[in-house]
Amino acid sequence: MNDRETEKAIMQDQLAAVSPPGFKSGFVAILGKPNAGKSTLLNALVGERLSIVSEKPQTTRDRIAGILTTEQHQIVFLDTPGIIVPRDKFNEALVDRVDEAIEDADVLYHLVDAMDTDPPNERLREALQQANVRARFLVLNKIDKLAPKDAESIPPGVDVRSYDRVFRISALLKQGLDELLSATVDCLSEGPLYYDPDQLTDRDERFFAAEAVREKIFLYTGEEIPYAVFTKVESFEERPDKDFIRVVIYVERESQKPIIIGKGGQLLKRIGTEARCDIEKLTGRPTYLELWVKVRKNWRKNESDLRNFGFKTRPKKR
Ligand SMILES: Nc1nc2c(ncn2[C@@H]2O[C@H](COP(=O)(O)OP(=O)(O)OP(=O)(O)O)[C@@H](O)[C@H]2O)c(=O)[nH]1
Ligand SMILES: [Mg+2]
Repeated sequence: MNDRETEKAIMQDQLAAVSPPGFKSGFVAILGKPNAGKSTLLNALVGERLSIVSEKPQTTRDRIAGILTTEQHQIVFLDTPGIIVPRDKFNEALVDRVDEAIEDADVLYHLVDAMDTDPPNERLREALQQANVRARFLVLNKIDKLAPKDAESIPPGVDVRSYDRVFRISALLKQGLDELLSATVDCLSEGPLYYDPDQLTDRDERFFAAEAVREKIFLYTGEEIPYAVFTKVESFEERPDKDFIRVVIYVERESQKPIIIGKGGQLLKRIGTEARCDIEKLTGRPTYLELWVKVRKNWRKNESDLRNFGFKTRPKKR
């Protein structure tokens, strides 16, 4: 058993006692190309803004669980980074996170933008085929954008025979989700509560604080900046009057620093104010948020930086 399996087994033992007979549970991994709407779907299914959404591809970098618990079942949805062909160590680490989610999953959703005219990449096709799961669903998203004549169309290169079911949804408008959910529950077997019924995610406040800052950077900067940024919580202290949180924004090059800071510090101030509001909403406590911008040269290419930032890197090929 690896660490994650052991952790899962311990949790199951503790929570099995409280789940009623006939209770169903399981894991659903949401896979797809960048920008397909995976994080929007996770948030819609759980009813909370857990995972950052942006119009830019490659927004999600982590495997984030959103937990939906009712009297009859608990479904743990796993949002994943969009699958692309990994060209560097950073992208390899992202793809590894997708592989981990697939390993845990009972059901896979392959989310495809219904307007996408490029076929799914080979890496994604392989991952879907090789997965050892109970069901694979093709979930065509963004149907709100389709012309009525295309309502029944299948995007090019997508073979419906590879899937157990096909669904058409709009994650943004929350259309078609009930049918998707009920089909998912049908595929689950009896199982324990994996998480406390009140818990909505597996991530802690530190994670969401770092993500709140990263989200604002995705919103207010362009070109390579959002991708060159890593946000790290260096200090998180719950104090009686106000929480104190220090987040460091790492960039890859000296020239990127002034872009994040903005003229007279304006942009950094805006990022800080908006992120603080989001953090306060989440924690329900007044917060002082301090931001620092530092350079960590080419961190996405550097194995030890990636490890330090929590990205597992694969062993080097011999
Ligand atoms: N019109 C429409 N837009 C959607 C829908 N679902 C998601 N979007 C938009 O698509 C964009 C990408 O959404 P995300 O949820 O960030 O996509 P993702 O698959 O998580 O992307 P990565 O994390 O980059 O892999 C955002 O601008 C969303 O608002 C939908 O059903 N309809
Ligand atoms: Mg995402």
